[in-house]
Amino acid sequence: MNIYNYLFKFIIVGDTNVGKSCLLLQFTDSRFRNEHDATIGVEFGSRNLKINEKQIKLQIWDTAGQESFKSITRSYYRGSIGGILVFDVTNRESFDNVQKWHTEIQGYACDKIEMVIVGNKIDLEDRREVKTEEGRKFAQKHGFDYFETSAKTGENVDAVFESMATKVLAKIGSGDLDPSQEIYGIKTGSIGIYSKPANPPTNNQPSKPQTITTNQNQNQKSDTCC
Ligand SMILES: Nc1nc2c(ncn2[C@@H]2O[C@H](COP(=O)(O)OP(=O)(O)OP(=O)(O)O)[C@@H](O)[C@H]2O)c(=O)[nH]1
Ligand SMILES: [Mg+2]
Repeated sequence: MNIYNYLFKFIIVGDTNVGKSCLLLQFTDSRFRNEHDATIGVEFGSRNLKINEKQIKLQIWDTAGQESFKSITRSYYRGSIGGILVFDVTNRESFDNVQKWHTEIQGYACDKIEMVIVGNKIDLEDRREVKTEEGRKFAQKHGFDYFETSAKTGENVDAVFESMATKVLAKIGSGDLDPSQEIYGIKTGSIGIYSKPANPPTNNQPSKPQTITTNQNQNQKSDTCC
């Protein structure tokens, strides 16, 4: 059912093991998983939010950080309006590689994509290798917001998704983004177009992430190509 004002498609990228799937799980399901169950290709989760009186459905694609899945994950960049670039604050190499992920997105995504940099695993402060200031400087240099999160405790996780959704919504409001252009990773729902539904969805209701098979990847690719 498309009972929302807008649907936004976001994508999460970053090195393997930085906590991308855990961030999604915490956001959609308020849960944490201790094991590194490496993502195969792309997984998917969604959650409804209410922002500035608008019902927003976030459809989030969680990509595999492993190099071998690059060709699959790239096909998801194009239809996304939000890119979440994640590194692990206890792993300097994953921070050094954020530049590489940024270049990837720039090369394959639509030019309207909003991006945010996320330093994850801040609950492991004693093992920190990347200072907050370094992350902030990198983000500032590119004009992005910077967040530090813990997918384990849930600290700041909602703020990442909410802030990006707020920015996208503001761009629609100012006319910078045309919501009728599905190629940008935005869809207009039935609210505001047709009559108001009798039973609107409960706010912030999570739905569990699911794994997407290769066939579904192909469908997604043709759906969202720009
Ligand atoms: N302490 C702590 N551990 C975390 C946090 N986030 C993730 N982890 C752990 O880090 C490991 C990797 O997490 P995943 O979410 O599977 O990593 P990923 O980035 O999705 O990895 P790929 O799917 O291989 O790209 C797991 O053992 C998690 O339990 C965090 O905020 N704090
Ligand atoms: Mg994963």
